[in-house]
Amino acid sequence: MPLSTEQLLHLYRQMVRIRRFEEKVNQLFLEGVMPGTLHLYIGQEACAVGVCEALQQTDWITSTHRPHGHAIAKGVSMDSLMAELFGKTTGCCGGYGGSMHVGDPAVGSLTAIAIVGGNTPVASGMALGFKLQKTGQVVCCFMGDGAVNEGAFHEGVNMAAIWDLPVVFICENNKYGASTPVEQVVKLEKLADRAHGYGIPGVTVDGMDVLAVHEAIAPAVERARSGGGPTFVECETYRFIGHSRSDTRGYRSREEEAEWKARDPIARLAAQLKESEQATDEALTAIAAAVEEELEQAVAFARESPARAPEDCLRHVFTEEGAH
Ligand SMILES: Cc1ncc(C[n+]2csc(CCOP(=O)(O)OP(=O)(O)O)c2C)c(N)n1
Ligand SMILES: [Mg+2]
Repeated sequence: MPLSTEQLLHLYRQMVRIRRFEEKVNQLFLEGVMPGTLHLYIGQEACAVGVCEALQQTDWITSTHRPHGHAIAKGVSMDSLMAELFGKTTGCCGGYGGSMHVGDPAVGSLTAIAIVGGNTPVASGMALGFKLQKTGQVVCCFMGDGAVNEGAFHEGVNMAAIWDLPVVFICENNKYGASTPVEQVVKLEKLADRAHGYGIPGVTVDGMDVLAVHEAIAPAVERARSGGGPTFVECETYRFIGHSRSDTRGYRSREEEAEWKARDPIARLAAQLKESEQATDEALTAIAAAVEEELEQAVAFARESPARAPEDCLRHVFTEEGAH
């Protein structure tokens, strides 16, 4: 069924929220205001939003070292996310996690796992729990192209396949695992072909088109929910900026970057909305303005929140003396 205007505007708003969050965070980081390190999601917004819009609040996602977009799309509040990046007590992990471990169980966003491929068996384990308890919940497991060569990926996907677990594997193929081009480490043209080795369906979609992502994920989620087992969905996408802060992008050309930037998922949906007369420029500007307000509020909230005290550092940590 085609999405309503209201749903399309929601997809647009969600992508703008992620984009602006990331741009703001990058700025704060470069100003030296924000501690830690960052892997930004700019360019890949259609993947997180297209996937999470096909999920219910009670469904779950697992995420990676590039998790902000996934968390926002699943419903983690910008306030708690921003506070987490500032290491504040009001952060979604109480300031203990930082950028690479964000999440909030209250909205079905498992604390992100930064070990490449590490979330695949965890997602399958969660899906096994849901199946045994007959809860009807589904897990969507986000991963990068780098994950498909990890042993954990093999074990996690295979287990989900043989037991028909309610999980959808979403591989965001952004063409590089840090500086390594995917074609140097995978012989297949489509990563989705890996799925055949596990006896599950594999599909490749345009990850720069939020509607295409949503269209591919929705049936995969319903298939998983109704006991049909897992699907592997490859989203072809691109991160517009470096892998992390220190990346000077010497492994790819500016021309290649420009080609992908011309496929910006936000500009694309904006153009579609205007062409179909479902939104005016003014309406889209109003969405952007509301997002700006939310963002400013999140930064103020994070800045004003109390910092994690040094004496709390060992809390939740197991040492020789036991749990703290
Ligand atoms: C098991 C493991 N090996 C190495 C790393 C270091 N590392 C962090 S991100 C990354 C690249 C991951 O590439 P990909 O899965 O394609 O995700 P992307 O960064 O492109 O989103 C690597 C090698 C890690 N976190 N975990
Ligand atoms: Mg990658």
